[in-house]
Amino acid sequence: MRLFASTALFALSPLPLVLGATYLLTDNIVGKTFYSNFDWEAIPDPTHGRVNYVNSATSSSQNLTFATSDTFILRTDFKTVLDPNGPGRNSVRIRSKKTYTTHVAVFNMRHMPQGCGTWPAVWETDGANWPNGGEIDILEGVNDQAPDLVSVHTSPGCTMPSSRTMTGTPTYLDCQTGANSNAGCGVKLSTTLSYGPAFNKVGGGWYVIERSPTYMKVWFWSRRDTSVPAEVANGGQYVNPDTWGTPAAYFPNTSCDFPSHFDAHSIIINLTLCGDWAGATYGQTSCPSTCVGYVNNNPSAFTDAYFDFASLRVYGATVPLTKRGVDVHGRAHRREF
Ligand SMILES: *[C@@H]1O[C@H](CO)[C@@H](O)[C@H](O)[C@H]1NC(C)=O
Ligand SMILES: *[C@@H]1O[C@H](CO)[C@@H](O)[C@H](O)[C@H]1NC(C)=O
Ligand SMILES: CC(=O)N[C@H]1CO[C@H](CO)[C@@H](O)[C@@H]1O
Repeated sequence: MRLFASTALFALSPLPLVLGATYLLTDNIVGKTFYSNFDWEAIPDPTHGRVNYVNSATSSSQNLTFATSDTFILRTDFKTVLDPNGPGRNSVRIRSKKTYTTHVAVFNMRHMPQGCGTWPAVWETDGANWPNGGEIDILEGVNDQAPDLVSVHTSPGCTMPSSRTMTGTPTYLDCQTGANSNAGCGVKLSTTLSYGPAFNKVGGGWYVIERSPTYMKVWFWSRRDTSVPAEVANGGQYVNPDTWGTPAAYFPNTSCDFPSHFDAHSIIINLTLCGDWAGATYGQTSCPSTCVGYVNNNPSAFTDAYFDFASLRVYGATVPLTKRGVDVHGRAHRREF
């Protein structure tokens, strides 16, 4: 119903004067509408985590996903001691039904999964054409280790400049999955509030991605950051990232042809345990035991391994526009395309 409401509002309201890269709200995903906007993927974890991804019916009945009118929770099981020879801990991976190219997505999160062994991710990809269709990791990390790492992965022939206008710090510059053990061309955010227990302690914050035909940008504002734009904090009908200042991470197309490295992407939210990254680096943390042993034997350690989404708002991509930036109703409202 919310989608119809916003479409009607768009058709009836006088258009504000919006210049620059202004995007229009197309998907207002709040509370229970996560169920109709995402598919549950009960697949084997491609990253070899100690999880068992369950379907929508199971995740609801086991309360691994839970929604009210303004909340969507996604978590791993925190009640079961696992048989070491049996399946992993029940968890959830969801993929948006829609795919997006040029768009802005605003993730308003109150909490992210925390705990030894956790590996949460909010990202975008075309899984069927991986890695050639590209992957953009917006929020990702392991074992409670801040800050967030934003990273881009794709096929060979895509690199990022070392000097860029962003507040984060580049890790690698080559985005191809074949380089640097598939670490991607990453950017570490400048604040530890961007990840794990520190993020959760202040009530989370906002992650935003803008993908345009010529660049990708990610912003992060912590819950108490007074510089968060009102249109981000309040979930406005329009957003104009050009007014938001320097992004946390910036990926320009300077030496990367975007159309041949990035397809239309779904949004994916997943929560795995151990596996290729969290498991491989577990020994370098102060976490107890082995990663898999800890996951098997300590269900209560995963009480806080959950996402709490206040909303996910997607802007722009699916509005039909002509090349002159005029929509189907004849109103000029953005310069993209
Ligand atoms: C399900 O999870 C929600 C959110 O964590 C919680 O408020 C609720 O009490 C849980 N319900 C049951 C039956 O455990
Ligand atoms: C980057 O985008 C611009 C504008 O579309 C285009 O002219 C340029 O060729 C692109 N650069 C690369 C390396 O693809
Ligand atoms: C099982 C699963 O979906 N794992 C994915 C979780 O998210 C990261 C993105 O950062 C992927 O690389 C994993 O494949």
